[in-house]
Amino acid sequence: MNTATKLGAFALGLAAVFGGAVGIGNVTGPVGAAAEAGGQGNGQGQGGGHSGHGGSGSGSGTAGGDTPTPVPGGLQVSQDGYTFSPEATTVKAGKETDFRFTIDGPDGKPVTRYTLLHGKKLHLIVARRDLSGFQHLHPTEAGGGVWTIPLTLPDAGAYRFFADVQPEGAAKQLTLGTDVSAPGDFEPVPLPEAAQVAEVDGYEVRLDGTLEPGRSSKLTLTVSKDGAPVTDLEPYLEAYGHLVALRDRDLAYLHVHPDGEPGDGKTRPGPAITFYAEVPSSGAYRLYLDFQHGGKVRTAEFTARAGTAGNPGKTGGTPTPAPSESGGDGHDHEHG
Ligand SMILES: [Cu+2]
Repeated sequence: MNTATKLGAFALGLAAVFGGAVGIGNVTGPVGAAAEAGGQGNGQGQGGGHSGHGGSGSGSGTAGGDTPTPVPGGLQVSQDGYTFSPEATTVKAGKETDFRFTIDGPDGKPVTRYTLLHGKKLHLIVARRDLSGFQHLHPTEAGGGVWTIPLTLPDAGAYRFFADVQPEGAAKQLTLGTDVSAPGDFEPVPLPEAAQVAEVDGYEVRLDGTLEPGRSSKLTLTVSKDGAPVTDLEPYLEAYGHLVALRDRDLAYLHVHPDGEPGDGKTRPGPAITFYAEVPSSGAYRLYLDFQHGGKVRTAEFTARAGTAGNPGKTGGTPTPAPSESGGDGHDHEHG
């Protein structure tokens, strides 16, 4: 499968999940249009498909009046006949565990054939429900549709596990979510204040752009180290960066792809990585940027707020993140 097709498949999932105007690179037209119609099952786009990067908001989930707003990804353990089935939903905190699971298909059997998304059949995202403890993992296949990954949940608490997949035969990419508990006392971590700068492992990442509910929002993340721009980011999963956004409080899931890809002749390996994201509502989101440099993948984390009206966030009404030196508490993680 060529890269464009893979991107297309990914865009398809995004569009289906968030209802449209998520412009991704050059992926527009028939793929995007079909994707937008995925939820309706009529195979054709409504409202003209993707608007590219202009952020015009066309293709929004509310277009057409009686079009139901799509349910964001990650909120369902079972969708379109596919179910995220962990062998155990309890994991001992602080101890490495062999976490095993299947994605069960409409026939009740574990899925064994998948369409690749960014070069992987399955992406496993883990976050504690207070949005701390983010991990992006790539389980391996143990045969018979069983996935396995050595996993450590460092602290007790309630976790959400997301499986990002496109089973072969499924109409679109799915993000299935399941709860997993690590028993014990835990202290909820308050959501850090919105911040434009995050620091991780000696790197500083700056976030520019504003999330606007229901619209394609351009986000630029700029990576520097020791005050100097990083211009030799390394491709990771066919991109210079991967961004996951989780909505505060219900952990609705948005996985966004950057504008452009390594080797396309125009996308530079830093310092800036551009994304287009559409968030489904006002409120607070936690953004997790994975990037690779010096052979190691790191995650920079940000809190960002979308919109103002009805903002459920505790500080409310701050459409533009305020600069802060304290908001970044990114961490390292290993990739399988
Ligand atoms: Cu992944």
